[in-house]
Amino acid sequence: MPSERAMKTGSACPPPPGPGKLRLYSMRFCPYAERTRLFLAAKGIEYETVNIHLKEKPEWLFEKTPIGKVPVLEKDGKIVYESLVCNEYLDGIYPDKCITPRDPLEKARQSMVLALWDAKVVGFYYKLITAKEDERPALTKQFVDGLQFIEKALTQPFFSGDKAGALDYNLWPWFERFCMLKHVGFELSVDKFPKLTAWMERMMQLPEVKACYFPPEVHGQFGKSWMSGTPDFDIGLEE
Ligand SMILES: N[C@@H](CCC(=O)N[C@@H](CS)C(=O)NCC(=O)O)C(=O)O
Repeated sequence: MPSERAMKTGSACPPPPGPGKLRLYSMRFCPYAERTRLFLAAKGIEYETVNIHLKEKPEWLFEKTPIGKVPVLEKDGKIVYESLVCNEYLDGIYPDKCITPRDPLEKARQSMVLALWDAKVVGFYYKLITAKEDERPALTKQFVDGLQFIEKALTQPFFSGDKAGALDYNLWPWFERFCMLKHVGFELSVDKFPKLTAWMERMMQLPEVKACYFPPEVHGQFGKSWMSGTPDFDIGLEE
């Protein structure tokens, strides 16, 4: 079992996974990689993880992906990167417990909600984390307005229907991290977001979510280390 500690510049890439074995290149606190970890956990797929130090990337990362970002999947010499692409690929190569909607209209609906998420929410989330005090009110308004689109899109117990599905897993990682916005005065309130807060409670009960989850203290610790310019990718791991 390879170490979970993040691999840095100058390190040697672990030998390729054996035939039929799956490897995920990841970073423990990356929300995009968590999308893929959630899919893997929900489908019950065995895999190994190679974590990457994203401030001192190993040279070989760029042989896997010219973009140099995680998540990346590797299996039988084939490489796939980009979280949403990775997740659909997983459903393609492990068709049991298919999570991606088969119905074209439902698939389009889920992709449109993700497009709204990208256009109206996620950018403001990252801006808010580092916003100066005088920038916070305007950014918070834009962020809350964007989140109202997502609240409206939740018309069922889960975004994907009666059970959690692709859209739930692809959105969840940021909701897990909303605790990082407490210092700017944002909390997802039941008054403003009754459906999203109830959905969060339902999500927190799922074994796949529990398996991928880090508590607010750990996200906070990672966030602090990230802001200081020397992120600690190995919080809680043994030397
Ligand atoms: N669009 C990509 C985004 C992935 C991404 O931004 N990953 C971050 C970590 S959370 C990363 O690898 N950053 C390294 C960098 O920007 O150099 C996806 O969906 O997989």
